[in-house]
Amino acid sequence: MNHGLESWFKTDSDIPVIFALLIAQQTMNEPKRYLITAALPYVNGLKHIGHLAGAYLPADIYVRYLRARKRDVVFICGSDEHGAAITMQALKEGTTPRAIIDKYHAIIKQNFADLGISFDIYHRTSEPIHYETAQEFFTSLYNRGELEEKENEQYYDEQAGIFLADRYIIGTCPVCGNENAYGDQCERCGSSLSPEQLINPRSTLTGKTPVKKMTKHWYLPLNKYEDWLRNWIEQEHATDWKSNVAGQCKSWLDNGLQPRAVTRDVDWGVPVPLEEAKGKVLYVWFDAPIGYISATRQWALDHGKEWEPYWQDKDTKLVHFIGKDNIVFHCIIFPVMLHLHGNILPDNVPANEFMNLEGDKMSTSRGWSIEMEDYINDWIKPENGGESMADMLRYYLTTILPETKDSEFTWKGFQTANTSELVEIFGNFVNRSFVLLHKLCGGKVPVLHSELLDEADQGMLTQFKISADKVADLLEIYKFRDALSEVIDLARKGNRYMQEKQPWITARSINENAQAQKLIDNCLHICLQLTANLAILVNPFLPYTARKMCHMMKVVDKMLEWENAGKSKLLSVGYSLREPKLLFRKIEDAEIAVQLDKLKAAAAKALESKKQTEKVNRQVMQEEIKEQAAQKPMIQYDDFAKIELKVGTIVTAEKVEKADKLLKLEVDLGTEKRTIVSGIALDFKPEDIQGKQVVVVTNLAPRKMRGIESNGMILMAENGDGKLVFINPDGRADEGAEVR
Ligand code: B3M
Ligand code: ZN
Repeated sequence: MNHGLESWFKTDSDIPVIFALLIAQQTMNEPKRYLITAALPYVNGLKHIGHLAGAYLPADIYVRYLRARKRDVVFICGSDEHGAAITMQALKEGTTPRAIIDKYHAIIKQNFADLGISFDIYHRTSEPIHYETAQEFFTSLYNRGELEEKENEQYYDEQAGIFLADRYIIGTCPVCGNENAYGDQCERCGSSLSPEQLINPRSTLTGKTPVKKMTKHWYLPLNKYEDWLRNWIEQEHATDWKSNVAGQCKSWLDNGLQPRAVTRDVDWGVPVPLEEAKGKVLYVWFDAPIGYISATRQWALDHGKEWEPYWQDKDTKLVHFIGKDNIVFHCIIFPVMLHLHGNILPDNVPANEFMNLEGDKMSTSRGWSIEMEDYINDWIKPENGGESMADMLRYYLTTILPETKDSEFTWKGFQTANTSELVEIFGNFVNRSFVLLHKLCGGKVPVLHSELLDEADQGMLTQFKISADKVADLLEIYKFRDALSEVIDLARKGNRYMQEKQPWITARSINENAQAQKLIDNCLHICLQLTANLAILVNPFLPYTARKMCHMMKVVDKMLEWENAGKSKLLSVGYSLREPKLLFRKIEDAEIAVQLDKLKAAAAKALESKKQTEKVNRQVMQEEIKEQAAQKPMIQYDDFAKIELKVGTIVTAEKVEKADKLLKLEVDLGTEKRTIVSGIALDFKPEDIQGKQVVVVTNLAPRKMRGIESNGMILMAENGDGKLVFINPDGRADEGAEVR
């Protein structure tokens, strides 16, 4: 049956129609309250600016806009502290999961604060209130018989003594062939997987091939809710969900849903609240989204509010901001959980695609990323522009948000956005208005002489409202890039207007022209009211800049409320304003070069440390082999004396056909020349070893290799990295000299 699913794939050309409909709907039934969540980051390491652009920055812009509209809004986030991401990191750092979560929770929380992400609460899933909330949720589904109990065989690592799920098991992705796909997801192609689907599965802990072992788990029967999900998404969200989100949901549903285990056999997580499930914990993707609820409860406790309406009242608008890899959890699995538990469902899940960096995927482990922490340390220093540098990053990231497709951060782009938009358009307009106000109007907001208003003035005044409405409409439908570009466009119009009016030229005729001062007054009056409007409109995006502007205008933050947007009488006549301060500083080529060098150095370091790890792994393996070798039995002198060892010189060397590893050598032993076939071709080129001296076992019984008879064996040393080297005698020995 076709449910009109085509309508999910709205093209950009449909937007204006949908847009108009949405706005009409929006004003007709405005929600009573908003609950805005941003994905709870795993606290297994630093988070980079790609994460910031994926979820946190757009969420913050939206929330700041809603607050400016005086809507009832709570902005929820916090640390996701369970799951294999955490335990694996603890193993890597040689510490406990607890130490890992405490360390990274503090850093990440501070990073967000420094970049102006204004959560109402930044909670943790390791808090008791979360355990209680998650366990209650499970129990309630369990008691109502909504969970299926299944016993089956699962992969088990006998050496480590644990069941392997999620990131504990890797193997080849059946979809794209990536050899290091996880048991729950392939990070290369994004496919969601189960351990059984992996080809050549192996344990991430020991590298061993796992065996199968019986275990019991509880499953969420997603398959039963396919129709329900289809109806919900299609009937209620056919037009307002982004096409990348709707598209992923559709493909999930079209492929058919399977029951999904919500428990795990590991010891780090929220214990399953059942007597018979001792030692088992809730699957991290079951407990993490419930983290949004427990955080809301904690926020309510802290503020003397009720949390229930936010999760139960149909008049709440719930919006999840996430990256594209989290879509299935927020649009399929969590909604089913919420539905079964009697909660409201998300109204929208405006997921973003990924942001790349200088032509490659962003990745902390490969050193190809810009960590929030690094940006803050490098740029947000008082002597360096301070908080305005936080806004600088927010600005550039917003202009390249991966809203519909992957986007790319480049340092050059960062510099250009700074210079040609923030400094030259926005900053320049505000600065000129203030400078001219002080120069031509005594620093006080001049009177508006309405009898002298011309078309350009009128046009500018009406533009305030037009722009404000446009920005609001775009923000309501999560089009943050376009909304910000409207704001810059308004500043651009301001510059053009000022350029057309040229009050500094008018000022030259002030003695001859009775109207000159009035014309100057009008222009600057309008420019300053425009500045006040710009502060309001830019506030959700660049909060520090908006506050700096308020300070210059000597107005309180209350002016930034959205009801003031579009008004033309925000600053009162005669009010004296402060001297201007530059809003943004230029970014120099040298600063960009430093960042590019730093990025390359970090990537090189990461590669080196990867090689180092591989080398260590190889050494460990070789030591094992050596240990085994060391266990060779003790021999007597007579045994050793049976071996005849002599010094020889390699006279010629050539490759053996159809044998990659073999070289055919002619070795001069003084009294005779011998043919010896040796397995050293991978390490040496024939032309490089002619003339080299080697120790030869001369009384080894002849052996045929690839049709060539080998008369003896040459001795070499094998290094830790598996490479062969000559054992050079200290000075040349005579051919045929005995080795004893
Ligand atoms: N921690 C995955 C991530 O950090 C996961 C999100 C949880 S949201 C409830 O991308
Ligand atoms: Zn794949």
